[in-house]
Amino acid sequence: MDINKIREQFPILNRKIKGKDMIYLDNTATSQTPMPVVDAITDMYTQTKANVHRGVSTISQEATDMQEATRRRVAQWINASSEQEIIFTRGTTEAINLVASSFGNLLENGDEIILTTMEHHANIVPWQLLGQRKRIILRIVPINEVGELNLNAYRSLFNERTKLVAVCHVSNVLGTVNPIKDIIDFAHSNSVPVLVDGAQAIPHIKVDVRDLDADFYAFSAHKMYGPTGIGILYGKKRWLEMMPPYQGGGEMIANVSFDNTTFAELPFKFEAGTPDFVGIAALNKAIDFIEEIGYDNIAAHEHALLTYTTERMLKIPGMKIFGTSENKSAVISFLIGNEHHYDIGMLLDTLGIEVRTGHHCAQPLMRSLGIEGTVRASFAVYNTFEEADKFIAAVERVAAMLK
Ligand code: 7TS
Repeated sequence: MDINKIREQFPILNRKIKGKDMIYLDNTATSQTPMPVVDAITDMYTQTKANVHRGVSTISQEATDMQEATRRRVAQWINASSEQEIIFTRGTTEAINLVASSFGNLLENGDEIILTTMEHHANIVPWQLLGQRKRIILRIVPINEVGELNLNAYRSLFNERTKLVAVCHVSNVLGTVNPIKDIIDFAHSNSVPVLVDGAQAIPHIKVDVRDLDADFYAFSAHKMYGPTGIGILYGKKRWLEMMPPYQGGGEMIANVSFDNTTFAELPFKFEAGTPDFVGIAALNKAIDFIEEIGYDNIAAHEHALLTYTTERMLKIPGMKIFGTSENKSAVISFLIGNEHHYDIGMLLDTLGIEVRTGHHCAQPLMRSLGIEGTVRASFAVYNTFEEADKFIAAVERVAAMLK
């Protein structure tokens, strides 16, 4: 794997922050976008912009073909049984809201949903909103001291009212890679379906939805080198067919009259209005980017960066890293002594290091850790050991400054 060749595809990596070389370590929030994806967006805006699924014009048919080529590609890539199981949304957040709203319609007062302590707000609040419409009880799986789910507790939460498990594949704060297949197997042995929030898994781990036997799998394009504003909801056809539409409008209907409206076939039943067809077309190039490098190479490189950086950081006095599971993706959440995460992040920024600080949209997790926030550095395939060295030196400097 030639990192320099990879980096050449990302002009943004050459920019400066406050006069210093930028070191971008906020890949968990969003990854950067390689030129083939940017070029695909420009090409479509300059050559093929026409609304999709709108009749016989050549340009509309071309645009439609480009959008639908990505749908087929995604289906193949995650090994869905059919492209009808791939729904385009605005992001992971909208994908989960879709399930909460639509699958939620099938639930009854008193039904229970199992979540975990390490969920992003995107996989908490939609279920709470559903709980305002119906009396839904949320059961929460706790974590242990290294930031892994307590699977005994998980198994003990099931009862005859359990109707869904909604769990992240990888934690955006702790980096923990959850044993998602075991989690799904156990839920299925209780006839309970599982929604997997795959936002932090898909950039790093090969996902095979049929091997996992996930009922729903949600992710965002912008975290996997793709464009912003696009998410994917994979859903098993048998659930999607049972579920009512999420939003109403154009494209999702078969026939409309003021007396009676019938709905389109899957996946269009869940895609009201004009989608971001430009971004969807360009998403194909992000999958090319990942496949050309290969998940094995991505994972090996990121894991080496994680191990290298973690070992050195732990030598810094007062360093505390949150999330130390053996099976961990390249996310390092940390604090130094009693310093505020915000101060550490501000000082790192003056050195060109772009990290995220705060609660990372996981306030219940922060509460369980007894903290308000962390500083979080997260790696992507284009990050280098030289950048890791500069980051570590910067953290050492900031630690010394704050002493
Ligand atoms: N689920 C997880 C596990 C996430 O990490 C995120 C975003 C989302 C859902 C929501 O994704 P969206 O694309 O719909 O916004 N996580 C982060 C983060 O860690 N920092 O900024 C966004």
